[in-house]
Amino acid sequence: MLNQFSLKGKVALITGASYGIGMAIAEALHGAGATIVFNDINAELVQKGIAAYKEEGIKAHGYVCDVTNEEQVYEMVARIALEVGTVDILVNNAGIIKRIPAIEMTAKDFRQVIDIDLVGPFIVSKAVAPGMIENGGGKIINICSMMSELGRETVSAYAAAKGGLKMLTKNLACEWAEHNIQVNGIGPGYIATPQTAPLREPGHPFNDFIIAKTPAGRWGTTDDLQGPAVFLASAASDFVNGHILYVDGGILAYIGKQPK
Ligand code: NAP
Ligand code: GCO
Repeated sequence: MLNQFSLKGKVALITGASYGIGMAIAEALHGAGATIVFNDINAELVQKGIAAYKEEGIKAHGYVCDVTNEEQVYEMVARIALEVGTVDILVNNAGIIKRIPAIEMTAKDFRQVIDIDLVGPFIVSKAVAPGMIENGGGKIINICSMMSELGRETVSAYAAAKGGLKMLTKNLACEWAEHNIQVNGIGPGYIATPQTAPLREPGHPFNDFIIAKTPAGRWGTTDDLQGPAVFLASAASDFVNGHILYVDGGILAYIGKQPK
């Protein structure tokens, strides 16, 4: 049974994985046997990432690539095929958030979030798909969000992007299933990473709010995402397609605590 979760001989590309959720998922896929490839938007971060992976005993292959730049993405995928091997597993992790009230948010800010969080995964998925098809199949995991299902103040662009990413996941799953490519998503709850650091500052009201909204009563850690990622990257999920696996400590199942 455990062999179903083996990624031995597979090449995994995790975007935006110099740190944070992406790095944690990369470590998990390495632990299951995959060769790790990652990109980040600047050379300094890529070098820092390579060093960080090395400290974990992982020989990761790092590339400088902006996921919104089609030319850079196709060049990166071609280089990976030559230098490492055809991408078998893609984790579309790279993403940003802008917390600005909608009425104050410029169209430029809105477009930037959509570009990175939604168009980027489309571009990278399109770039790796031909290699997966030629290889007889592959796995694509899109990192969605609570905001793929819920809204809240100040994150209109992010919610629109992550809601779109949920539907892009379902659509590509339908288009590419005949090629034995399974496209699924992971929807993390509120996870302690640099992206949410502003919300976790001591005394920040959001910190207590999230604890109250999460039945598990805690912020998630990047470790909480590792098992689900290995599952969706492995043969154990070969008949799972178009599914968003929420790893949220129960947030989406919860109506909320009765006021005392
Ligand atoms: P993070 O700490 O901000 O890391 C995001 C990574 O993406 C960084 O390495 C960043 O590089 C990279 N990136 C940004 N724009 C890029 C671009 N255009 N091309 C390539 N790389 C780019 O975020 P995180 O908390 O680890 O989140 C990772 C993913 O999980 C994101 O998609 C996020 O939306 C999602 N998520 C996070 C949470 C959470 O609670 N943390 C929950 C649900 C979903 P730079 O440092 O150079 O910008
Ligand atoms: C926010 C947070 C969230 C998390 C995550 C939740 O400001 O609400 O940043 O959006 O990043 O996406 O799943």
